[in-house]
Amino acid sequence: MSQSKTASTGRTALAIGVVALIIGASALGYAAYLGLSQVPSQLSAVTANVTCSTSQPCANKTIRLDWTLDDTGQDRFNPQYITVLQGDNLTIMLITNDTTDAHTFTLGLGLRGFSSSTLFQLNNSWTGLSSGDFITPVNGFFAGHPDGCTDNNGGSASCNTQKADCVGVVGCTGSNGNCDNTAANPPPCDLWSIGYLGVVSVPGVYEFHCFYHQKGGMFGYITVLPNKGFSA
Ligand SMILES: [Cu+2]
Repeated sequence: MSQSKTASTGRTALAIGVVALIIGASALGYAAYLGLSQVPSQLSAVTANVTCSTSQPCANKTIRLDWTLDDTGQDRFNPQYITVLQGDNLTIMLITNDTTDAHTFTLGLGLRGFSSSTLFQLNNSWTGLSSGDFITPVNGFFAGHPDGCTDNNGGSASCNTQKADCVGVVGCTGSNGNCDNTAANPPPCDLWSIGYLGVVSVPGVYEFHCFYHQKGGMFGYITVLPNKGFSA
């Protein structure tokens, strides 16, 4: 018990360090940080030491990302910043209850040792939602269920997006019905999808974004902390 508590305290200290680094990077210029693919040297010097491997991961963690709006009404992920440990085994859950726009969770798989152009993607789109205005051409009313999802190796995967029921709400179309962003009062369109990301093996800071709203600022970062106890 004492050993795991020590590790936990160490991780908390590391997380605080990461926040400080992010704040520092913001001060230096955000653009410089966007291209960062390796952990800063200051962070590498405070490596965690938790024994685990790809076949015996440090921990199983489900990361839940909600769609939300910021104070100015822009689309955002909540949370935007995520910290995990090299050797953690991750599952991603994307929950979006936007009545008008589709959203994705799109992440380069460099954190699993693939090329950063190899993508993991969940897609919470649905009939009757819009792409929003940040991509061209704008799709104001999607037809059909989502596609374009990819798995934790970057391979094509069927999207498992589901729609919650909305019993008793005016305009509700149920769990199998369409969304309708053209309705005078668009009914709830609560969507969720889930994908297994697997063991993150390469420490670093990795951007994730929404395909439709990346240009509007709907992106965030996963920091994989270095763990010298991890073996592939
Ligand atoms: Cu989006």
